[in-house]
Parts: sequence; C-alpha cells; structure tokens
Amino acid sequence: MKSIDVFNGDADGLCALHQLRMTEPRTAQLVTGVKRDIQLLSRIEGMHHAIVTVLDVSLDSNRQGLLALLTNQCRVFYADHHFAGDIPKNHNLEAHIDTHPETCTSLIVDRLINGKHRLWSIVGAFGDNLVQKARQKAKALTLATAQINQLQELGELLNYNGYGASIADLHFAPQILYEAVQPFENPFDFYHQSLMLKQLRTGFGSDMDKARKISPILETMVVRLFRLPAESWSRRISGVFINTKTHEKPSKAHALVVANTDGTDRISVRAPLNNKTGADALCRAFPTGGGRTGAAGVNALPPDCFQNFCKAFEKAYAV
Ligand SMILES: [Mn+2]
Repeated sequence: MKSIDVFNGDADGLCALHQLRMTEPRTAQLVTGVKRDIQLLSRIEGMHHAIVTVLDVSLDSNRQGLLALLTNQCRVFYADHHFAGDIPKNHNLEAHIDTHPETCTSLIVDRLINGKHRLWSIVGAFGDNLVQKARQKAKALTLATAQINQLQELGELLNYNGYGASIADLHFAPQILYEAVQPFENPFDFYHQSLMLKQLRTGFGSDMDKARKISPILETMVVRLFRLPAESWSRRISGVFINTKTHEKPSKAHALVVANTDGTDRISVRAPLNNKTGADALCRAFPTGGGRTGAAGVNALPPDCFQNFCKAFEKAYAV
C-alpha cells in the first residue's frame, strides 16, 4: 500500500513527523506547505487504499478530505492539537487529538512513542511557543542551559521558516527542510552542522531588525496590536514577532496584522500568556478565522471588518 505523510510545514509538524519516522521508518510521499496552508488533505482526497499519516493540521479544517480518504478505504493515523470538532467514528481512523493549550503535536507523538526521541519533541514544543513546557521537559533530561537554549533556537528557526503567504516567501520549502533534518537523530548534531540552519539564522536576524522598528498601532491596558508592511520579510517574521511581543508583555493579548495582496488582512492573535483563552472564539467570529484557545488567526479579514475586529479584540480581553 502506498504511504503518504501529511504534515504542517512548521517546526511542530516537522518534528512530529521526524520522531514518528525515526521510530517507524517508512518511504512515503510527503504533503506539506506553508504553516498557514492547513487544508492539506484536499490535495490527496482522491487517493484509494493508502496509509495516510496526518500531523498538526486541524481535523475540522480537513474533514471533507478525511471523510473522502476513509470512504476510499485508506487507513488514517491522525495526531493534532487544533480544534477538531466531532471526530468521525471509523475503524480505519486512529485519532490522537488533544486540544489542551499546553500541548502540541510533537508532544502528543512523544507520548505515543514513549519519549523515544524526546529532544526533537522539545524542539517542536519550542517552535509552537510552549516555552515553559519545553524548558520543563528539557530540565527533566538534565540538559545544560546552553543546550536548552540551542533547542529553543532550533525550534524557533524551524518555525520561522514555515511562515509566509506561499512557498516563494520561505527560505526553504518545508519538505526540503524536513529532508535535511531526516538524517539527524540528535538535534544538537543538526544544530551544529546544518548550513540551512545557518541561513535561517541570518535571514531571521535581518527580518527581525526590520520588525523591531515597528510600534503598536493600538495599545491599551490589556491588548496590543501591531501592523507590519505587506512584504515577504513581514510574512516570514510575523509568527516569531508576535510571540516575542507576547513574551515582552505576558499579561496582554496581542494581535498582528499584515495585508494580503488582495486587500484583505491576515491577522494573528495570541491570548495573554498567563491566561490562554479566547483567541479561537474571537477569530472564529470572523470569516476565515480559526485556531486554538491560546493562538488563533483570521486568514483574510475584509477591510471593512477591521474596526469591528479591533473592538472585538479589546472586548474579548477587557477585565
Ligand atoms: Mn502545532
């Protein structure tokens, strides 16, 4: 039977698949995309009798594709931490869904394989901004502070690479980055040897220098909202930028706006770090919105909704 590995093109998706394939090696067709490109199953819904592994993309967003695959007698293994809605009951579906805000797909896989490649699960958790959780796991392995910082930087740089409107915005197509990581059982070896990682570090530094000059366009006691210009570097840095801002002021909710080429706005929302609630509900109230309780977004907000979004954002986190 043909195997297909479907994974989100961010650090969490990549590290989840890497852990699984080190544990259970398999030659598979890879299906992935930029981090925001989550409707990955729509690309393969015509497949029959395949073994499909799906990682780190919302089941609810892929429901149609999933049901088609199950109808076509595919066997599907699904691990994820995004909003799933009803999980279809089907003997060909093995679903491991945990939407707890302090977990991610790499940590779900870590649990399933009994911590066999825990270092990579920690990289994935850092990538998904679960900094406390990742540090706690790393400390339990008695890693030195310098090593923990390396895993964090690795997670953040892999995650940084996933952000963009299309593959053209990215330094590397996620599939290429995954294939570069694949030979490395130990993330520290990849950290020290990879020239691709070096290139990501340089690109990240230059994007971040530009972003640091940007001030919030709205700031209250409870929220901050930023807008970055509609350029490739903004789209690449947006994820790390908003995470950095959130850590600067952990009691405030954050939103970041970057215009799409069609005039709509792409919005990322982070709930306050010390109260990871409400981001998903806020974003789902707008067309093309979705996500998790702590981190969510609106893919294409019509320009005439922007003021309403600002009001709803302030209101969602008003004390
Ligand atoms: Mn994730």
